Amino acid sequence: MRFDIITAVPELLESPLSHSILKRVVDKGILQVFIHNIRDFSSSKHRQIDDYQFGGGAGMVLMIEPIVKCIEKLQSEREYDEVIFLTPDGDLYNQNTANRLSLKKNLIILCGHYKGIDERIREHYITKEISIGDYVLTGGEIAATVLIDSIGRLLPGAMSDETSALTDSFQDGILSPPVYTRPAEFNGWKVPEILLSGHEAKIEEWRYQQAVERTKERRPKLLKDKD
Ligand code: 6GU
Repeated sequence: MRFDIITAVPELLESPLSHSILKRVVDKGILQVFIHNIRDFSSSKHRQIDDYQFGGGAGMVLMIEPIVKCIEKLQSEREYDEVIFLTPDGDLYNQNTANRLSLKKNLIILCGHYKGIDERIREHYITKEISIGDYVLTGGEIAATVLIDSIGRLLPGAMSDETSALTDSFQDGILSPPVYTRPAEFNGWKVPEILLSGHEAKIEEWRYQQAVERTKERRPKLLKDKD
């Protein structure tokens, strides 16, 4: 799978890709991430990429030309499944969207910044708009790392234990049960007896009950959305 990220602040995207599971996915070639600096596509001598908004008002707007040049260059090189714009007024991101996007081959991700981007880019190039939650970030870069991480870990070969992505919180529409590791007792605090019993079927049942209980308590709406 290939991501092409278009951004005004490429530095913000570098570190998250250089560690842990994501690094392994990139090193193995399962995931390719190319970062494009909008400034490299500016035709002005000061490499300007933003300007005042027509009609007045506070905040700069990303200009149409550099972004269009970048998108069109990429689209001339290969077919893209989606051109995604990251913006607080997009569709709310969830596990379901991550699962669906993980089946795609090539994605362009455009990070918004400042007050936004020239609306004509959205009208003519963007095929999907995504928000990662109801709060405002300074730009789409952190949201882009959220997409890359949540999608990258789903790709075949990303996890050492192939089943582990399937037992995530949200993957069945419910939260994960609690987990424990050694020691079986610490400061007098004991691990639930059932987990030490070796009785696989009972352990599975216990985990499922715990997961449902936790979901009822913390996120009841997830259970309602399931049926
Ligand atoms: Cl995708 N971008 C920005 N700037 N803010 C956000 C967001 C995206 N998702 C939630 N807040």
